[in-house]
Amino acid sequence: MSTAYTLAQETYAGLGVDTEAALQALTAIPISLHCWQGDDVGGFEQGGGALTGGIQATGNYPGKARTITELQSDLDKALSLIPGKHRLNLHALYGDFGGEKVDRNAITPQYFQGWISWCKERGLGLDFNPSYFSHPLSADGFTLSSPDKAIREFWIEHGIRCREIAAAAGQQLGNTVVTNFWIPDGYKDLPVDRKAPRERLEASLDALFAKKLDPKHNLDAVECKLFGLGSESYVVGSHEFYMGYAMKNQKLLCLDAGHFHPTESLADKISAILQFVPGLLLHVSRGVRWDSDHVVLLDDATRAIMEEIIRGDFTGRTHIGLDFFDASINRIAAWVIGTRNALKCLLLALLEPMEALRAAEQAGDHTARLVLMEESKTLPFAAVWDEHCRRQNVPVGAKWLDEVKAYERVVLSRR
Ligand code: RNT
Ligand code: ZN
Repeated sequence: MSTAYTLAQETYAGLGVDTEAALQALTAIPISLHCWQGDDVGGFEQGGGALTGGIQATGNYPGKARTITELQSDLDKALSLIPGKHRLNLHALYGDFGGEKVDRNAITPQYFQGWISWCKERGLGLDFNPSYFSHPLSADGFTLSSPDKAIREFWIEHGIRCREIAAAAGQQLGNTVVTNFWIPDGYKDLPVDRKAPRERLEASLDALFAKKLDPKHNLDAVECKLFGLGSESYVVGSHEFYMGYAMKNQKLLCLDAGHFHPTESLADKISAILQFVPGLLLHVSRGVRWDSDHVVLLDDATRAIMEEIIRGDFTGRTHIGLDFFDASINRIAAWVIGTRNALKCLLLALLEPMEALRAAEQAGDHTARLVLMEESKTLPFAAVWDEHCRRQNVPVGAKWLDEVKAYERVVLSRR
């Protein structure tokens, strides 16, 4: 144990905070790493086209993963620099199709067996996402809410198959998979009819969720959005739509930090929504001026989210995933920065002097509450985080960058 840690431990203990308990709690919280940061949401479909659906990875940093083997090797590198045991969040277009053209309505667990085994070997959990974009049948901007019945049926079948793949993975891994449904459906300009697409979306969701799956293997989540590129005026799957749907059908609601008005606090929604839905999936992200999916920082917004999860004792019902795709910097570094920051925010929340804060609030002493909150910001957090990294055998401080640079020289630069 470092002297810095021992001193920090004493300082925190003086405020009634047990740093050992905080580290133990942190170790038990997995973060789901999104595969799509590794290749700019490209995927491995035969003849896969450009990224569509109003999402965009800007930049062209060299060395992006072009094959499953490359992506797995990059993920292994990233995971080796992040303390703790985590999860992989996989999109359906990342299947192992072996050069075959397998359309989205024809995917089966066999195409994902390689990924499932990869997770199993590493003791990682898996999460899954149907892919409702970058496809000819999403080209007119509508999928599950399309006015065209054939298009809706195609996408319903995709959803059904994704849930089956997820359930198979959950069973094999002995670890529940969260399957998240996000669709890009919406209009660039003002619609006349806001109602019919939402009615069709509800019917499509009901059809694809009709089969009951064992919740030990699979949990479904639905992800809302305020607007996208090309769907500025109307998004079918808005916040109100999916909040209503999740409550009515007891699904998980997915809240993405980039999917609300920039001044809205995602953190404040957590305790309200969890009163009425069984669980939440978070897409921890950072929007800059728009839903730009910048790399997650140790910033106030992310801290507030993690504080809510810890303060509300919601870790059992909140699944934490990341959702950003930055192609302007080293992609592995992007994973490591974002995941380490999400974990740092969690640890900061676990190190709050909760008892003293609650006591002050209950006594109506709002002065003491504010003083404590502000003074805790400068407690010796870094020493506790460094100790965590040391114990988990990952580099302390910015040293991990040396490993990413070495990997860039030896592996990425040769791609
Ligand atoms: C899009 C949603 C969605 C995607 C991924 C790739 O706005 O945030 O979660 O980013 O499914
Ligand atoms: Zn998202």
